[in-house]
Amino acid sequence: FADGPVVLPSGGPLYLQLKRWIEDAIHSGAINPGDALPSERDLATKVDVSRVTVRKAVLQLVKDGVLVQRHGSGTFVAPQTQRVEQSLSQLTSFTEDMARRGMAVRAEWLDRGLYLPSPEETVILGLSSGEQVARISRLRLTGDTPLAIERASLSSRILPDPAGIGDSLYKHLDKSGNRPIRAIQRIRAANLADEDAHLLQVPAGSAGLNIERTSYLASGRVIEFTRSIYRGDTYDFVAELRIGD
Ligand code: 16G
Repeated sequence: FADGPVVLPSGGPLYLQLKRWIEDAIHSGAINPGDALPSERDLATKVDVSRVTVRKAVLQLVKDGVLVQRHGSGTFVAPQTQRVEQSLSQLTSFTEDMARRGMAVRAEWLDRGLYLPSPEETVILGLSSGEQVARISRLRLTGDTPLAIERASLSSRILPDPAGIGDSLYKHLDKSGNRPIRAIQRIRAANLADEDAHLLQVPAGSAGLNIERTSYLASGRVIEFTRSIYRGDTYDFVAELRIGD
């Protein structure tokens, strides 16, 4: 923080004024991601407010994900997550995308099993009557950073053992000659619901991208229907556009 007297933005309770002042300092680059915040006492003296006010403002910013507290070492401006640029014109798998960037991936299983299909799954996957659906839901991470939640549905005939897919669904499908060759993808803006925000380690209500992918085999049959939720602060989807004929 620069030396000299501090002028808080006016209006509202004092702790919110202080909160806004800290946010402005981050946006203007006066303090950067990863920088330590002055101690509670120093900040209270500098801004001329009580330590209770500082604590309230800081707690709010921690809740918003703007600041992080590390036990024993203080409060820091939250590190900025590196954005991932993802092509929209190629049909690739999460594992392949990340491998190409040299990023280590892992998955945390949220669900995997065979279920009675929903009417939507029956229609989209073209299931015959009595056919079960294989559902695999994963939190996809690079290191400790969650990037997306993916909930995939496939016919149980294609995937009779959902627990056996290993690290990559597409690699597994490749083995049985069922790798999709085409997909339709729909992307929608969304504010993350509490549970999803919690899994993705961002504040509830943060921006997210809902992505639906329906993938097809060469025969035209739908092989996969996946609903994903990607973190809005992490992903840029990029497509090359060409002039039409
Ligand atoms: C991608 C696909 C997802 C597919 C997964 C397979 C999007 C939005 N989704 O994440 O539909 O199931 O790749 O990845 O791109 P895997 O082979 O690493 O399991």
